[in-house]
Amino acid sequence: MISLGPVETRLLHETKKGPIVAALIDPEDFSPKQAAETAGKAIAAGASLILVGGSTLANQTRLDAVVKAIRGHKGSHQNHKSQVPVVLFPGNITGVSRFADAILFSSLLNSTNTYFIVGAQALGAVEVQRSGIESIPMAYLVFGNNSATSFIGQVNSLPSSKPNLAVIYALAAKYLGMRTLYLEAGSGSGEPIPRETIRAVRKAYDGLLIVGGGITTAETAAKVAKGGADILVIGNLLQSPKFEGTLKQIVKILKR
Ligand code: 1GP
Repeated sequence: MISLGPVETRLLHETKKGPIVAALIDPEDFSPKQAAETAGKAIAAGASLILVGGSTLANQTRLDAVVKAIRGHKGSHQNHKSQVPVVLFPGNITGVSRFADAILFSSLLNSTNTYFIVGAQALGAVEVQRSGIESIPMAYLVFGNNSATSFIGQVNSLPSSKPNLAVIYALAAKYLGMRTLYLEAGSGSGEPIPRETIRAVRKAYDGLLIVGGGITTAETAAKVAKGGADILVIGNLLQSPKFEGTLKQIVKILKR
């Protein structure tokens, strides 16, 4: 029998009430100190989850330092049930840290390279087991071909204007037993995943639906939420000075 871990249980519980915001920290873009401060501000603005990872992360020591700094920061402390979980969003085998609460154990289903579908997962699995952290199985689907993740992941990119193609992958994820699905437009994308595509996927897939890439305003967030996303990932915005105001607006619009 499958028993869900505390982070996944918490996310399912929270998203039942409505969509939530995940703040994504790429250790390539933030020092541990900056990461901790930024995560603290994001949590204060209403983020329900901190994701840590990136497609070009090569230094696991840096990842450990960033995760530890975030966890040590006020607002996201270990062993406190009410605190915001810190979850790994790995792009490769370097994305595992024993200091995190959980890992999105992902398969990039529309990669052309089996390394990103199952090879890196096999190589990283022992480290996940050793770390003892909770593993949340996730299908990762990348749209468009203008992002670091599509380039590094050698993706056969999904056209965002063809919802039926996203749907067949979503169904494959469902029948493979992946309890979480992430629709990725690419960090900094000028074209977030369209509402119609999210809606079509939502109809076919009843697991936790994560959507990210190019969400920088409350208006965009509202469209993504209307499509049926459970978790909206906000990355790039966190690098703007005074991002908290916009993040608060995003959180507010999702609560309506
Ligand atoms: C990237 O989907 C995430 O993996 C977040 O995208 O950086 O554009 O917010 P942004």
